[in-house]
Amino acid sequence: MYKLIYKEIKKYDTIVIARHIGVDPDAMASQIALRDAIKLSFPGKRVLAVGTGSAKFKYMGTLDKFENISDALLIITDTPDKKRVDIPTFDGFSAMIKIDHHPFVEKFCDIELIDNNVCSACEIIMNLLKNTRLECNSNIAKTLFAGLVSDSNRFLFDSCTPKTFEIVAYYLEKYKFKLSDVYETLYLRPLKEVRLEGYMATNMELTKHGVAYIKVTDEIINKFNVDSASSGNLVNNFNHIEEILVWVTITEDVKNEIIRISIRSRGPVINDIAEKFNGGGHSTASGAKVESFDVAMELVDALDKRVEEYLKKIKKEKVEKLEEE
Ligand SMILES: [Mn+2]
Repeated sequence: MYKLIYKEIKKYDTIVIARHIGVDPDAMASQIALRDAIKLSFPGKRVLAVGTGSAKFKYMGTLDKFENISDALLIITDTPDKKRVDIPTFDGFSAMIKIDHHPFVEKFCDIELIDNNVCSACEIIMNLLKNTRLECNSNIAKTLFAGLVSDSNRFLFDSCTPKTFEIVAYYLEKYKFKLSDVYETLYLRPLKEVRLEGYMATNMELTKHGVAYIKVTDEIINKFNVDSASSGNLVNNFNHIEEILVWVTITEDVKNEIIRISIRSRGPVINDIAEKFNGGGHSTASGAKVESFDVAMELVDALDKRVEEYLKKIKKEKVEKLEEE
């Protein structure tokens, strides 16, 4: 599969690399690193990394403007479904390749390299570069590592396998980037965001079975002088809280006239519920988009039911185990 992708890359003079809407570090890092690796390997090619950017991830590099595409190759990273690709049009592309680590949603590309047993899209790109003649350098390696660290929440998830550590060790050894350089940029944050996190922790509400949710209204966003993506980006910071199994940030995005939801779980599967609310994602990390806070609360209710079932199942399994002993 790696060789097949390399052959396609070699074939096209114009290559566009896109990823999902609501950019995150793994999505951005995978597209920028792949663009830079292709440019390094084939200086004559026109390679564009496109999509809506975020000032927060500027340290990874700059994105390109989408324009005048014909007979081009489109590579989409970190995105399982067509509707979540951050691109104005699919016209002008002669071939499409998907490189992703999300659970399968739909086939919409000619070549699809999907591995949902890896922690990040960047991990797949690392393997792609290592197993083909695509070139890499210290800067590209650093970007890929940043995406991997971010998506695995610093190697916290079970999706980090011995293979993850092997490929990271290989890149560290070969490209000798400094870890503190990565963390300094990845985890540096403004005080206003820390204050917002404090607000969220203080005002979080709990359902009967342990779903925590926090509504962040436009008024709050303005009060803390942050953007509407900030609260969702903080969702991982509420992991490992004893009383909470599933937690949700519900944020008003006035500009796009939508309520943006981020969901995380310490056990119960949540992505099928997110899918019912115009979203999706991983089994324990998903997002959704709804039209009102009322609909958001329907989602919270569905999650509460899911946690109730989950707790019942765990209890039953415990009893069965005791009876066996
Ligand atoms: Mn990802």
